[in-house]
This record gives sequence, structure tokens and C-alpha cells, in this order.
Amino acid sequence: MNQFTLYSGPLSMFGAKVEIAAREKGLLFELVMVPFDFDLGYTPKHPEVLRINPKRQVPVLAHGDVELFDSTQLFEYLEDRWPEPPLWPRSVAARAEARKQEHSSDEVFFPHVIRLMGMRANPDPVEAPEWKSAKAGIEAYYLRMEQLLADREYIAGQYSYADIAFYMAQFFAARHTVPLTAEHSNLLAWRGRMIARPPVKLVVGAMVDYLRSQGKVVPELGAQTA
Ligand SMILES: N[C@@H](CCC(=O)N[C@@H](CS)C(=O)NCC(=O)O)C(=O)O
Repeated sequence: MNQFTLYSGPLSMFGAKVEIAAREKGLLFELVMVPFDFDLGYTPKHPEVLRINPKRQVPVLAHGDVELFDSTQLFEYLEDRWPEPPLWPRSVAARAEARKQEHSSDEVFFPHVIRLMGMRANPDPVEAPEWKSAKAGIEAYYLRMEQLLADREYIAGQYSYADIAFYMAQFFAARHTVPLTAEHSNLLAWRGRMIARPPVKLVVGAMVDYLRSQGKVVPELGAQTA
């Protein structure tokens, strides 16, 4: 049994992470997009998401008896079950570093973006102290990644899950008002390399189509300055 089911959402950054990784591995899978609405959020919840994930969130993966939630756990399953092509480095130290970077993207960088998302209702969020503090957190992180990418093409040296996670996270930071700028030349070059990868282009392209269909602004995807 090779085919699995991935439950995601049309604007789920965590679901997009897993879909990109599965496509990088050339896997056959059924993609179920759960209901999502800009005003109502993820409602009604998909019954399989409710059954499998006590956190009631996407992404969720079902593969026979294996039922999992949380994008980083799903990365580990994809890698263990389908090791080729590898998306973690082989050496223990490099693999640990890549995992740290992937985790940091979700747990250190993205919480700033979630704070920006919470300010959507404010007509002029850039004046709010909370917006300024989230922006400062994002910009400090951009600077660290800019320096990290000074001597390498990808975050952990070779292309890995860490790149997939941070590409999606920075896409949402840009969408919520804090994009990369011309001063981030290493990051812009990395972003260009990322969007040139067919799986990234396909998954992010579908998200862009969805945003456009809803009349929303779309951030820069590739190497251009924002
Ligand atoms: N840590 C989780 C986060 C998942 C998450 O936040 N999913 C969002 C969509 S991107 C969701 O389902 N939100 C609906 C909700 O929380 O009710 C992961 O890595 O998968």
C-alpha cells in the first residue's frame, strides 16, 4: 500500500510544507483540502481531522494504520518510509542542525507571523506596538538567516525540510506585511532557488491562485525584491 491521504487546507502553511516534501519524493497521494473560509477559518472541521488530531488542525496524514498529525512529525514519517531522495542530511551533526533550523522556523520565527495575522482586523496595524515588535522579531530572524546563507545555498547546506519550512514561513510573513527586502540579498537568491524547484512552484502556485481567486494580495515568490 503506497498511497496515503494528506488533509490540508488551501491556505495552510503547515499543510503546504508536507505537500511540498511529498512531491519532492515523487509520492502518489490523495490530497484532501478541508473547508476554509477567510471569515470563519477552518470550519466545519473535516471529520477525519477531528478523529485523528486532538488539536483539530491540518495537516493530518493517514496511511493504512498510521495516522499522524503535526507537519514536523509528518516530515519524519515521509523520510523514514520513503528515504529517497533524502530531505535530511545524512551525517548526524548536519541532520541535527537541519532539524533545529526546521523547528526554529515553526517555533521561533512563525509565532511572530501569527501575531501579525491576529492584527488583520486593525485598519492601520503598522502603528500598533504589537505590530512593531512582531516586525522586529521577523527582521532579526531574517538577518540571522541572511548571515547563515552567506556561505551556502541552502539552510542546512544541502536542500532539506528546513528550507521547505522557512520558505513557507517567510511567504506568510511577506503576505502579512513584513517581506524580504533588497538588503537580504542571500535570502533573495535562496528564495529564487526555492521557487525554481517544481514541487515548491506547484504547491505555492496553487496557494497563489487561491489567494487571487479570493481577491487577496500575493507576495513576491522568487528572487525579485519585494
Ligand atoms: N504545529 C502544527 C500547526 C498546525 C496548524 O496550525 N494548522 C492550522 C492551519 S495552517 C490549522 O489547522 N488551524 C485551525 C485551528 O487551529 O483550528 C503543525 O506543524 O502541523
